[in-house]
Amino acid sequence: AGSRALDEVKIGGLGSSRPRVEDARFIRGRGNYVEDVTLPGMLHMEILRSPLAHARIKSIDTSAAWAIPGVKLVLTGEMAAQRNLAWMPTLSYDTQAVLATDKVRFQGQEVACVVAEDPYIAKDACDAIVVEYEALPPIVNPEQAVAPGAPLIRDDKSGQADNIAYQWEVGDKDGTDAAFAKADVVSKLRLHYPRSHPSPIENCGAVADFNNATGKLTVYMTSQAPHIVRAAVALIAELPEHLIRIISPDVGGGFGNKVPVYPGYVCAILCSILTAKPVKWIEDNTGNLSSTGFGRDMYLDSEMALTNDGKILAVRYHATTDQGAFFADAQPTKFKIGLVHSSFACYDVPVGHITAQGMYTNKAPGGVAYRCSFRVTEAMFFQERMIQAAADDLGMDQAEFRRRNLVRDDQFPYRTPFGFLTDSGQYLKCLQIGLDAIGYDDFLVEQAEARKQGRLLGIGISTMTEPLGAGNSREYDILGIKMFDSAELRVHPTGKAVLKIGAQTQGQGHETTFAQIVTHELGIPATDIVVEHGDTDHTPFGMGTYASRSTPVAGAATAMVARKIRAKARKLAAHLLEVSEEDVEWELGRFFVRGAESRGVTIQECAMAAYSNMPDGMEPGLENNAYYDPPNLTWPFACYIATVEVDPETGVWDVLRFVGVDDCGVRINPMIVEGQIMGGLTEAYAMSNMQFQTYDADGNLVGANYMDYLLPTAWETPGFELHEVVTPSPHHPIGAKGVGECAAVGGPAAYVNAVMNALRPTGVRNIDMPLLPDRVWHAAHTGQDV
Ligand code: MCN
Repeated sequence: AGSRALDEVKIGGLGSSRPRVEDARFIRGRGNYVEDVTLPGMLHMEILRSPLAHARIKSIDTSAAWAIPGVKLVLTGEMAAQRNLAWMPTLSYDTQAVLATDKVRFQGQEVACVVAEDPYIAKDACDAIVVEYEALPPIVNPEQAVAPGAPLIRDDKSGQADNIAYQWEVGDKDGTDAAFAKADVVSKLRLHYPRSHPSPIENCGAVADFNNATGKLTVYMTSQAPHIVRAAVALIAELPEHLIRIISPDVGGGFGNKVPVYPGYVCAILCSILTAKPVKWIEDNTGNLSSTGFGRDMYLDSEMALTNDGKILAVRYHATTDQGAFFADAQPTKFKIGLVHSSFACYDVPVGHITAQGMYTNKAPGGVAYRCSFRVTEAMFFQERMIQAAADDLGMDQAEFRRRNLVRDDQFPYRTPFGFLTDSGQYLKCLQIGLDAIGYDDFLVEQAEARKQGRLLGIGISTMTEPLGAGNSREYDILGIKMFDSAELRVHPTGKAVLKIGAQTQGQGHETTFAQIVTHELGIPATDIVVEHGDTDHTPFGMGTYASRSTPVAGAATAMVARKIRAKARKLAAHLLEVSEEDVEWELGRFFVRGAESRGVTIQECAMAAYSNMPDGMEPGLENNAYYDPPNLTWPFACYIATVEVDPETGVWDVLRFVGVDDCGVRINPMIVEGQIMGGLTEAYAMSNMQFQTYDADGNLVGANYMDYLLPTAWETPGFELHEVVTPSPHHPIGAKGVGECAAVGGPAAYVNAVMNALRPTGVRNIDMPLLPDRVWHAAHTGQDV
């Protein structure tokens, strides 16, 4: 390369912490969310939800609702059934009721909806609907689901004979049994990862606009995957796909909650078709918390086979999930529990065996998405709790135990015990940076001193990798569907560019970072590039944003399309410089003649030539698209270390320090990466400390509003000290790996391990999350697990 290349960081390329371009409109109140969409003649929809967890519907009387002035439509499941829409397919090959017809199966289930001139009339009319229920005994946990005589929840066309949604096994059972037979020590642990909810600031909502003159359906909705939704709407509602336009405007957070198509969306679309008017539906907090995709709710019985000198010989576990009433959420995986078998990917574990079962219960359906996880989040939490328990059982220092088992640098690409192939990493280096940063050895001395005074100090470590960037893996069929992504790039005559992507930002800052990838490839300043997304009529097909797949997949497509543009620009440069293409060299922002560095043309000059001075035979214009089908997932690594002090009098615990070392390969925008990590660590803190949804024995949801379901504020959130290691992904065009979920996935175990470490003198081995003060106090005073 020549010496006149532009300074990449200065023009907003890779490594530039340029401020998020999105923020300019957000902080000025100029964001545009679904709630802001107002169309002429628009009507408003409200949903009537079930107050009971399990009940037969004897009758639904809508006459009083119809009689209220301003009511335009009262929709029941019976009416939806006439359009074959009372039930809809889920991505888990199950079906879910759109509006209940036979039974209600969870509290908050959609029973009917009303369309009216304004939302208040619609709400009043919902209250006027009289539903006669015959209560049935509710099932509120997996044990009840399989107890003898348990009522069948899915006595519908699903054909279920019991309450078991799925079961499978993975791994080498015989090899694992043989390894256990040779073990010096077997460490056991039973854990529960409680049900929690992604709780984005903006709830679900849509404005569905069916134009009965043109046959075109436009749906403004808050979705993480508009292109997938368009296909789903076409298939579910049997509407022609080319006449469907999904627009996801600004999205007020998703965290996995906005991947699925929920009944409310189907209702809004159907109501718009039936009334031939635009219909707006904006969900309230209770609706969102009680009926949309939750996260976790998974139990684990684990065993680890160990040698006395601290080598892991094998792992074996049984996982049970509480799926709720429908197996509803997006799980594009061969194994229906998702990617729980990605566990132990960062440890050198020769063999393992997992059995898994999921149960139907009378609770809200979902159970997959919440930063991440397709069950990866649970897998990593369980893994790290097991690692700490194993170290304790061996009487070995937890850092040393990790050192003896983490995959070494020379083992990549590394085949995990359950069949994945990890791409790259420097796990021991990350661990060491974390230990040095927290002052591990000094802390152990301080801890020993404090214990003599009855003070409970603890240190917890979590080291994890996870499969990020859901994509088509040719080598092993983990993902059942192909998960490519795409990008389209147009460079205008003056060298300004428009990048269109099928991914959908919900706060991650794609409009900022995806421009940076183009800058890196073409040398066009990031400020000269706009990134468009979220409108299926105007962006290329994409699989959406979840599983931290945008950078690994859509980011790669962006780099690839920019390279196509550069290849054409090179031809233009040769033409302008009157040399052969082989004599043209590239440096950031400019082509020059080999051996005559001063003779060059900028990318902007090439762009102008593409529209005004192209060589004979060349098609005009400078635009292209690229589809990227990743050869593998990317495997970031993180080491999180927390120190805590537990107050034995109250059970309250405080985080003293929190150190994070993340390796997500090449960082496009270091500031945004740090923001993602801090956000994830905040959610991890919430899960470990305060946040959970539970149901009482009658199936009433506790945690259906933000008085009961707690989100941490800046006041209680600890400060985070962040460090980085960069191990590029060998198969990603710019070496980047995903990062969006790492901290939420790996963080919880660091906090919990720290509290458990503090309580070690009491003999307690486990407290299930969240570590509420009463649980901690009880454990500390009785020495018993909670
Ligand atoms: N990035 C980077 N360098 C890297 C990796 C990522 O600069 N090596 C940048 C990306 O370009 C992007 C951001 O970091 O701007 C996150 O990138 P990535 O890891 O690819 O994840 P996605 O963009 O696919 O986002 C999904 C991920 C998930 S799965 C959830 S859930 C989640 C999360 O991101 N939901 C979020 N972060 C969120 N952040 C906000 N504010 N709101 C949500 O709903």
